[in-house]
Amino acid sequence: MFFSVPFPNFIYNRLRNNFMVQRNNLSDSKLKSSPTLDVRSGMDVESLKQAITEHLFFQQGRNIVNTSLNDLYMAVSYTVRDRLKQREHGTMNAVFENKDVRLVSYLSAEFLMGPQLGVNLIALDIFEEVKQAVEELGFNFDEIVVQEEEPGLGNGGLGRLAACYIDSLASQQIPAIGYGIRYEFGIFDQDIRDGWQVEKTDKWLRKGNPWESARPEIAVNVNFGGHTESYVDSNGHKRFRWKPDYMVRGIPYNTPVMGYHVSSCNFLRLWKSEAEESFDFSSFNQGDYYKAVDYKVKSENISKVLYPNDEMLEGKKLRLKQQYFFVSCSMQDMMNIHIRFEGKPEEFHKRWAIQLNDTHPAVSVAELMRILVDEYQIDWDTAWDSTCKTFSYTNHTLLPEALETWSVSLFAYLIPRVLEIIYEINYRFLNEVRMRFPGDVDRLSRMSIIDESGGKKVRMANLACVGSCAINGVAALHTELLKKQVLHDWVEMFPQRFYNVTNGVTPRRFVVLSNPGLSKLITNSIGDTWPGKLEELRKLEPFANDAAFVEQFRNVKLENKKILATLIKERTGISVDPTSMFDIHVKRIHEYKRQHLNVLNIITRYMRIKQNPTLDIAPRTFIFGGKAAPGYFSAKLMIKFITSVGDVINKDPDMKDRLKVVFFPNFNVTNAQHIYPAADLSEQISTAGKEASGTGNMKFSMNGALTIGTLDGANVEIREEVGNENFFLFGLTAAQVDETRNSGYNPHYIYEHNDELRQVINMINSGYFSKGDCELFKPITNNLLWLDPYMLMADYPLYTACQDIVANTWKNPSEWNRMAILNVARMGKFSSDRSIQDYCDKIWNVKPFKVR
Ligand code: NBG
Repeated sequence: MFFSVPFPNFIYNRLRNNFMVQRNNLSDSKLKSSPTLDVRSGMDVESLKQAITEHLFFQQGRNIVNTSLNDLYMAVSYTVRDRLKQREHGTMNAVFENKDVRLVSYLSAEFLMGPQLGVNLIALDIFEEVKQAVEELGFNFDEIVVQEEEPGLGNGGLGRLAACYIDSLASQQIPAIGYGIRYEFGIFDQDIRDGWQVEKTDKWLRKGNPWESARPEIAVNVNFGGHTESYVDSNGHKRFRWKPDYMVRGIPYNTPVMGYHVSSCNFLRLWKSEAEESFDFSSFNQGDYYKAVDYKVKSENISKVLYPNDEMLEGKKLRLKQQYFFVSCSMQDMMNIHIRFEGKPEEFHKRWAIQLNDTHPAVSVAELMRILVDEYQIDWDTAWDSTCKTFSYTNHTLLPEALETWSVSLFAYLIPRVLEIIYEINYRFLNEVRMRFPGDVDRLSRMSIIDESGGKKVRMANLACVGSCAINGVAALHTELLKKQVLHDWVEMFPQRFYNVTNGVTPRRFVVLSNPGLSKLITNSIGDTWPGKLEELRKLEPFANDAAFVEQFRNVKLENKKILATLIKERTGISVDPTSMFDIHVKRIHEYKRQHLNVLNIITRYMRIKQNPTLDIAPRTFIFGGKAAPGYFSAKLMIKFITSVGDVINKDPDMKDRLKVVFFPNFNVTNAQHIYPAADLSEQISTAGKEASGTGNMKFSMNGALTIGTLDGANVEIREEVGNENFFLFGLTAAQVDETRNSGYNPHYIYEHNDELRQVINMINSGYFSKGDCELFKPITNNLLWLDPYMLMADYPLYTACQDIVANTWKNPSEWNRMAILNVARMGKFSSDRSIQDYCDKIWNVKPFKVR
């Protein structure tokens, strides 16, 4: 009877399929699936369909006819998770059979994971099957995929790097656990209102998270506050005991991390804080209900929210609590695992190689000592030996405002026993320094973990350096500068501890998933193994001169640009021409990243057209995106600056659509996946010496954008790989930046002597872009004219000249495309698989563990 009713096609399909599912089920009154179907692990379309339908019913309480898109997304995700779980168990069981295995632990306060469904389908190699299953159930697959709320548990590059690294660890079959915090609210969502950024809380867990599983049975407790006391143990040794004020319970939540086209599946373990009920019985007993509730609220607050600062320390008590909370949970968990392997506590380093993702988890050095010395009664020297062999530390920034320090009084108040241990580590370490460099008092005060100048502070970078066997920067230039500047004393003390590991990104998410058109073209040309062995992209080089390939490459880019143009229209109301050059600058908004230098170039071009309306210039669309830290005034003003300049230019009839300026709101992983594949030009224009590496620069090039950039961070190595002739280089070098500054830099002088620059600044100051308000952007222009800490004025003439070269090159599409294809072909080095291999070989000394 269904079939005679004229339903719209998709409803008809849904009803018919639902009917068939019911009919199948009816044939067995216990709702058992047909024997040919493998509902929990089958990878064929029929099994997947049945699995989705069953999850929909049993997990979500829905059926195909009355389901919402989100319920169906959940059912599809549970279906995929079943398949991941089997592989996760297989991996863990195999690992546990091997008593000598060394595991990697990636400790990071941030994991900017991005949506999970797509990447998991790619890793399991069932993308097409699941798509077909969903479509046969009567739904549009793309509509299901966009239901996912991305876990934005990170700020920017550092958190995204952690996510790329756990993907590569699994893909390289390295047994590993990522440890972090399960923030209830991740990085805020950004709205743009009247050109200004408005922050909204990110309620990513609102509709549930199908990827995680809570493991309350292995929860651990973390001490806070109170005091310490000494006692003598049964062997007559003096020992210490921490009598905390209160305890917080850490509940682990596991998310599977599937390797690409292998059977290994690791997991990410994120900690949620809860009250440790048993601990506050006294308040309950005394009838102090409010105190008990207050304690509960305080405990849960620890994992409530991610601090939204990027490259900026904020010395907040809750932030230190977060750090110690997740570190203590993770260290206890690792020790428990080690003991389950029947390991001896003092051989902890044989089980675990722990990577500190910046200094946020550096307190773990002291926490491991506390566990070994206080809880397992290991003598100090043995414990210290094991600790130093366990940890390695990655530095991610040279910016002084990001180097973490915590007041000693806060430490004493929150984690008194840990502070005592830090003092002991420092005392012994400074004795070593004294022996190595007798009489060098300044060195002692610089290297001390405790900063004694002004209010006493704990220097987290020093703690990380003392307790680590390896220290690395994230790009060749950054490591070199690190060794020369910030960590120079440490190089002299421990030269053998220093390494470089240049960052990388996962091509699975940032090419295969984000750019299916390009991926298909590559696969058709060189086969399908490149996503797991990115050096194979080199085989594309000859295609740069193959007219048919070039044509297809151009078409793929155009299609990607059309998709982005639609999104831009939807999110900003601005119409852009997909055939214009897409010149894109997306990353956190920061003065050192110099989004305002880009704007100065835009205004220059605008002025040139105003002065000569018939100027022959190729149409360009300037696209910006990125979040500003909520308390960072200059960054928020920068957003208003971009949108205001855009408002004027986009409406100016003289432009005849030759220039458009767009601020794409809420730059996150999901949006990034649409943005990188649509870029023609990638803006990587930080002041040389300031960007440690950058990873967006890699994502753009892999997707066939050309870069305009300074010799900063990984740009240096990208240029080396793709060839100088395929990279638009401009600007002062890091050394020149220092020289210029030291020889008395005078930005105002440059303003006075450069006509175009002067006109641009005057135009801004005249209120032209701010509805006559001459004051609005003064904080920006005054800063540039009188201080210019990031040397925009010095680089302005070089940047605009280089942009002229870009414009000329664009006029020759075959040349442009040839260069773009060579960029793709030569990006193999920047797969995070290569970075992980570097860490394995140079730093962790671990080998792949092949799971069948
Ligand atoms: C950032 C750097 C980037 C780098 C990422 C990942 C911090 C502290 N640093 O240049 O600014 O790519 O780390 O290494 O977030």
